[in-house]
Amino acid sequence: MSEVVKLERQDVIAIITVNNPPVNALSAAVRGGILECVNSAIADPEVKAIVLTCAGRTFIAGADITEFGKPPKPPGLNEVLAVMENSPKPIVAAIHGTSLGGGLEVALACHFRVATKEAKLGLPEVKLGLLPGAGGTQRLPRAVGPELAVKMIVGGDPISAAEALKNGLIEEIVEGPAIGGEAFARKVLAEKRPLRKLRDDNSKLAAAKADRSIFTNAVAAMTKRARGLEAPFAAADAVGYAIDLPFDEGLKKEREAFLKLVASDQSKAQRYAFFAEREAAKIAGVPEGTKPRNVERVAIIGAGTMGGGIAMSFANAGIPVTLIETGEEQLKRGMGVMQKNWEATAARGGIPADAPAKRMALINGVVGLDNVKDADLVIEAVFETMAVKKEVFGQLDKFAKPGAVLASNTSYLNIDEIAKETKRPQDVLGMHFFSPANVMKLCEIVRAAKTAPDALVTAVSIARKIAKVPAVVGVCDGFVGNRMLAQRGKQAEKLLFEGALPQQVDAVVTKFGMPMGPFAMGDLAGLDIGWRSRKDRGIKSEIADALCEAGRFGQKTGKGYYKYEAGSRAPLPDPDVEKLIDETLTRLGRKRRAVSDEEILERMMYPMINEGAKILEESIAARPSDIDVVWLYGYGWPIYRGGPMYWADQVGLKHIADRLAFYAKETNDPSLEPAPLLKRLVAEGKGFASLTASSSKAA
Ligand code: 3H9
Repeated sequence: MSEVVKLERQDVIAIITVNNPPVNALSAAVRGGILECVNSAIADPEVKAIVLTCAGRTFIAGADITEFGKPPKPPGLNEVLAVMENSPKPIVAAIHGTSLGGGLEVALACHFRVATKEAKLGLPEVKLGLLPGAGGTQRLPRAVGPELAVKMIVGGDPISAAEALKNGLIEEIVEGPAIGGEAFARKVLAEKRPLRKLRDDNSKLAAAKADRSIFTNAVAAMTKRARGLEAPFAAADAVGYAIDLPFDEGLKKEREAFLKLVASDQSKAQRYAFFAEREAAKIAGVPEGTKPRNVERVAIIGAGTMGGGIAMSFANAGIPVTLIETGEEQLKRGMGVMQKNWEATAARGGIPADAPAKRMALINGVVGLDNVKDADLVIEAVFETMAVKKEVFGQLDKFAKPGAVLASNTSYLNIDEIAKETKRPQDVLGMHFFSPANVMKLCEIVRAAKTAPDALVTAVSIARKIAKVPAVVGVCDGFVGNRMLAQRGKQAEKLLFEGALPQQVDAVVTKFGMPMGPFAMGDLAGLDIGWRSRKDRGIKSEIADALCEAGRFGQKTGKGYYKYEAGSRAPLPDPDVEKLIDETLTRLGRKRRAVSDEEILERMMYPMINEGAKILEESIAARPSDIDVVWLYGYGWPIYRGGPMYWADQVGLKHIADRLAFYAKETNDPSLEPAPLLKRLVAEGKGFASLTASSSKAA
């Protein structure tokens, strides 16, 4: 018998258990094991019903993603599922944990499904640039109707066991998977229930066959945010096949579409991103087996935009927070903003109606830093100047309990310097959240010179607990993300001096797949912030300064690099800005030239990659994939391009180095000279992926 799938018998019930940790992925051995066990249960005259269940923390969580892109190994999943569905003896899938992708497809080929209360069921293939490739697009619409099927398949988010029960995806909610599955199988036998083969059940397709708008409206809603992605559209088409074609034909077309997507550049990039995200949680240079410290109480200092957003993230994950301000007034304002935010989400149906009150109850707003005394983790989110941060950390050293992790949410300041204000630098690190902190998934965990390994592990583990994606970075100005962004900003500004317009630059960047270009982003953040800081440092930026002098601070004044209609955030090109740029250039004795979109793209992206190479050389990031994670989850880098370092490998490092050298000369900018690491990789004919073996996990 197979090592990863075993067959036992409880009198007339055969129990097949998959045991392939950590997530019972459907490797070739699991597929082969299930097939063998199902066949022998069918052949055993004593067996009257079969239960398929899993050991460990979850039911099958999908196909084994590491097998994609490699030569296929028999048996194929569709072959296994056909044998299961055609079994003359009832098969019950007994689900716990996450039944995802190929895992749910296995369950759909069973005649009955039961699940534990906390189980989640879904077809998330689209998030890997794929569609379900083993009948999911054909069987799920038959189980729950095309509308919910589109939501699950094109959106990719799982549903709860309760929703699954309501929509006919499972028959019952059970206490434990194996016991519950067995009891349900006995009920099927006692009641002589007919076998339900989803392939033959078209009843739930009838409504969408009669009124196609049921399907097309669901597709329109789910593909609204799918700009640039291929998989959601292919997945929607495949659900359409279930409505229009006989089962076997639909299955064949689904398979063709799946194979096409597996081989696509987009899916390769998305699979890379999946593993990059998980790799980032493994901290380089920390002794194996380092355990996180126990975190039960969290305190956040500052109830402003960042502090409030961070507090919301903890409360969203059900973790109580002490939110500390310097005065009642500020506290009241901060608490009010959080309440409004949650209420707006509830009004949109994003969270249950009673969630705002429940989440607010988890936040204990107080005045005075001495309130940190019980906290195991303190996150400081006060005003972004060194003097203020130092003052706060000096106080924390007095009030925080021994062993508490002390984190700063600074976006660029030197954590080593901040740590010096305490007598416990081993407990100090950075936790850099991105705005809006309750939405953005990235958290840069900044490791300072003296940060203890277990403090670092604590920060990474708590970040994952509140559904953030952590990436460990070292101390430098702007850490990984903002340091690279600064290079892009510098070039964006130079492009205006050479003849490009804000809307041209932004259009190239958004066409590439970023959510926003640098100038629209500047307008959103407020141009006055940079203006003030330039004035403090005695630096000039002629065009940006001229805009601010004209009172154009960005969205908040209705005018910046763009103009905005009242109440709208949509940037509209403004002839006055073009005039202002022309006047500035004339005053400086410069002439505008035509700048091509190709040049804009190269000058927006390649200097960032060059900076990424420097970041790797300086060990500010341990792996190129960590840099990619920063950009994917902190800046909206399009997932189908994998991240800047991954993308650079696809473009070719030689081309990038050549173009950088060209622009360095052409624009008289030595900062654009290719970084030594980039040059070395080019000379060796290698890519960034060669720096980490794990980057090639998703081949
Ligand atoms: C599919 O099914 C296609 C079919 O339609 C068609 C087939 C013909 N494969 O996330 P974690 C590893 S596509 C291989 O940290 P959690 C993961 O890399 C698939 N490995 O745990 C990590 O390894 P390591 C559709 C996998 O508790 C370890 O398991 N399914 C797979 O936070 C733990 O993972 C999906 O897309 C896999 N499928 O979350 C589900 N899954 O320790 C993908 C995980 O070495 N998986 N690993 O870093 C998930 O969403 C989460 O892993 C899950 C657990 C929610 C299950």
